[in-house]
This record gives sequence, structure tokens and C-alpha cells, in this order.
Amino acid sequence: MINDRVLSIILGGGQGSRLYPLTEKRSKPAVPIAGKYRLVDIPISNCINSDMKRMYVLTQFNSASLNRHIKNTYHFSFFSSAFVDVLAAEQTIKSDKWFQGTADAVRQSMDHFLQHDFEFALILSGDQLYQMDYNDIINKHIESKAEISVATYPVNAKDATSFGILKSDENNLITSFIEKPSSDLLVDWKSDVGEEMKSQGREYLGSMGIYVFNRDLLIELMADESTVDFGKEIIPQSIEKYRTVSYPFEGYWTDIGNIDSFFEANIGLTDDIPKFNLYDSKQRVYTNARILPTSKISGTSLDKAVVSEGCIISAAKIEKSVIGIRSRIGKDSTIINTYMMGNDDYESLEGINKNNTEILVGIGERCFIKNTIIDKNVRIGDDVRINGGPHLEDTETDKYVIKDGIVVIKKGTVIPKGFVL
Ligand code: ADQ
Ligand code: ADP
Repeated sequence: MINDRVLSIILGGGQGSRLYPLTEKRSKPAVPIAGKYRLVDIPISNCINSDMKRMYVLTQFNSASLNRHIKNTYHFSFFSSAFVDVLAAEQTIKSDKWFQGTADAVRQSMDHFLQHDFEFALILSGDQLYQMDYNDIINKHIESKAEISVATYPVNAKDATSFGILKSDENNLITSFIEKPSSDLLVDWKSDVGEEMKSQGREYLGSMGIYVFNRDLLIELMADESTVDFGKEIIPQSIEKYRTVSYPFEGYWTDIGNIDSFFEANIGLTDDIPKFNLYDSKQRVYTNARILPTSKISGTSLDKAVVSEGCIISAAKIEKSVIGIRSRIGKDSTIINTYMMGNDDYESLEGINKNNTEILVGIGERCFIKNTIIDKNVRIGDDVRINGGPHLEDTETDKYVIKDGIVVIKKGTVIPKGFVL
């Protein structure tokens, strides 16, 4: 069985600065997506669906929420070899430094990996939305006698500057690679990607940051301490020395490493036919089973709304929005193009009275909220108006951040009654 020969290594996140402020109080893999999941559930679910169930998640910051989520979610049979272990950057006798980059994260964790019997290391990125059967890339890797495989996806000129871009020959052997080329260099990097992709302007073959390495080669490469990143050093330096093959991926794939793409990917779930399919019983996305009650909705007009479990909603209108677990939205409020992550707990009436809570968790009455990400446990008072959009300049305050016109309300913030943005 091929799957028994694979060890999966999920690159959970560097500093996560591009997703700030969602990563202010948690590590990147723990960022909530699609109302009830966490970022790390995507690669973990792909591994489980591919029956490759030995996984390490590497992260720069240890976080209570990540460890708790993994511990509460991924229980494997006592009799199986399956596991999901989080390895956070740690000081050891060999190294007192944090992970310096993706390859360095793998290097510093090699001792853990080598305790396992595996032939292929499958290295995955933690901030991408896609469904992939990894058996296919491993099979192609074996068939083509590759030493390294790189999953690839056609991207347009605008995106090409933030990816590794490569060219391959008729046997998919990678012949050249450049990490994040500047736009003036792009003319030389077009590939023949077929008519359909060409008509969409996706003429550059981008690296998906998903790699397969033969075990012995990975050991050899990690011994050279001068390399820090897969994209910047390992892959470009390897193409001439080792058989490095492109694995063209044909499904939906998107990088969700910054606020703009994270927002788009979440709101994209409200499309009539979303590109990322959460309703496929063969490719399930797993997450913590919280055993929540059903959602209760009254007087609300819902249009393209994705509503998670355990919500109590009396809003007037929710449109093109993702509403996370345990969300509460008051009467006559309007929510448009917004991702609300939800709450960790309900408030009891006794608690509200005892603490003289003025502004309840969730969204109050008569509010208008548009183009906004509301992190968890936010309290928004009555008559608040938050109208995100390109007319707003990038800003940061203690309560929110505006990036590319998207307003991000920080976790646990209280927004007073009548606030207008
Ligand atoms: P980027 O996504 O820009 O490019 P990088 O920031 O290195 O590369 O992140 C890759 C993955 O590793 C992400 O999931 C990130 O969170 C994680 N990561 C980064 N630093 C880490 C660290 N110190 N410890 C643990 N995890 C860390 C890469 C490739 C490109 C390719 C794109 C595709 O370099 O060639 O095109 O991925 O998204
Ligand atoms: P985030 O989802 O924003 O990363 P956390 O998951 O760290 O936040 O924490 C949210 C809250 O969830 C905690 O303060 C705690 O009240 C609650 N919680 C959820 N699961 C547990 C658990 N297993 N043990 C204790 N607290 C939990």
C-alpha cells in the first residue's frame, strides 16, 4: 500500500503576519474558516481522505487553541498507527533559533520524522483551500522515478509574482524555476498550459508549495544548513541535480494566506455552486464535533447565507455571508458580504444580569455590517454601522484593522452602541 509509505508534514505557519490580526492571538493553523473549521482541517482532511494518516503540523507559535483543537478532533483507533502531532518551534541542544523558513522548520524537526518508517515525505502548505487525493501525486512520483515532485497549477500574471514559477518539458521534468519573479521578468516564464487556461490568462505554471521528497534525499538536503526555504533555495537548487518533476493539479485550489484571499475564499462558499465543495461525502472536511444545537432563525431574509450550528438569529437580512458557530444577531440588523466567525460560548441570562453586561456577545439590533470579517467573541452594540469597501484606507486601531477595504474586527472586541465606520 502506497499510503503506508508516506509521512505527511504540514507547514502550519510562519509568523502569519499576512493574516494579521486573525493571527494576533492564535497560530495560523488555528484560524477559523467556513464558519466551523480551522485552517489546519483542510490539509489534515485531505490526508485522511487519502488514507495517509501519519501527520506532523509544524508551527512557529505554539497555541492553546491549536493543541486543543487537534486533541479534541483527531482521535484515531488505538490499534492504528495514525496520528496528528503538532511540533512548535522549540529550543533544543542543537538549535536555539525559531524556524527561519519552511525548509528550516523541516530541518529542525527531522529527528521526529526519522523515528518513523517512511519512503516519501509529503510536504504540505497549511494555508490553502483545495481537495486533493495525494495518492495520485505519490503514484506519479513513483512512475516517473522522480526524486522530488512539485504540485503545480496555472496562475495569471497578477498572481505569478507571489508564487514560485516554473517551466517543464514534455515529460513534466522541471527545467527551470524562479521564486516570486518580478512582473518585468514574467515574459520569459510563460508555459503552454492549453487553450482553456490561456483564455483565462493563466499562462504561468505556479508551484503550489506541495512537495514529495524521497526520504534519503530529504535527509541529504536537510544536512546542508545554508538553505532556509523550499521555494527560495531547495527547489531551484535541486532541479539540475535531482530528478524534479511537476505534478499538474486539475481541481480547484486557492492560496488563503492573506486577508483578501482568505475573505474571498470564505465568501466564495456562498456561491450557488461553490468552487470548494463542502457537500461531498467522499471528500469530507473534518473538524471538532462540538455537538451543538440547531440554529434558530426568525424574521430573517436569507440569501446566499451559510449558517453554522448553534446560532440564534433575528436579523432582518443576511446576504452573501458566512455565519459561524453560536452566532447571535439581533433584530432588524442587516449583514452583507461578511464572514462572522461566531462565539466560543453562550451567555446565560443569569450571567448577563450578574455581570451587568451591557453589550451581549454577537451583533446587536438595527446594525448594518458589510464587507467585514468579525473574529470570535466580538460584542457589537445596537445601531452600529460598519460599511467596509474600497473607499476605506488601510488602518489599524485597537478594535479593528482595515486591509484592502475589508474591515477585520479583532477577537473579543467590544464595539459600542451607535459606532459608525
Ligand atoms: P509562500 O506561501 O509565500 O510560497 P511561505 O511563506 O514560505 O511561502 O509559506 C509556505 C507554507 O509554509 C505556508 O503554509 C506557511 O504558513 C508555512 N510556513 C512558512 N514559514 C514557516 C515556518 N517558519 N514554520 C512553519 N511553517 C511555515 C510558497 C512557495 C512558493 C509557492 C507557494 C504556493 O515558496 O514557491 O508558489 O508557496 O502557495
Ligand atoms: P480561537 O478559536 O479564537 O483560537 P481558543 O480556541 O483558544 O480561541 O479558545 C476559545 C475558548 O474556547 C476558550 O477560552 C475556552 O473557553 C473554550 N474552549 C473550547 N474547547 C475547550 C476545551 N477543550 N477546554 C477548555 N476550554 C475550551
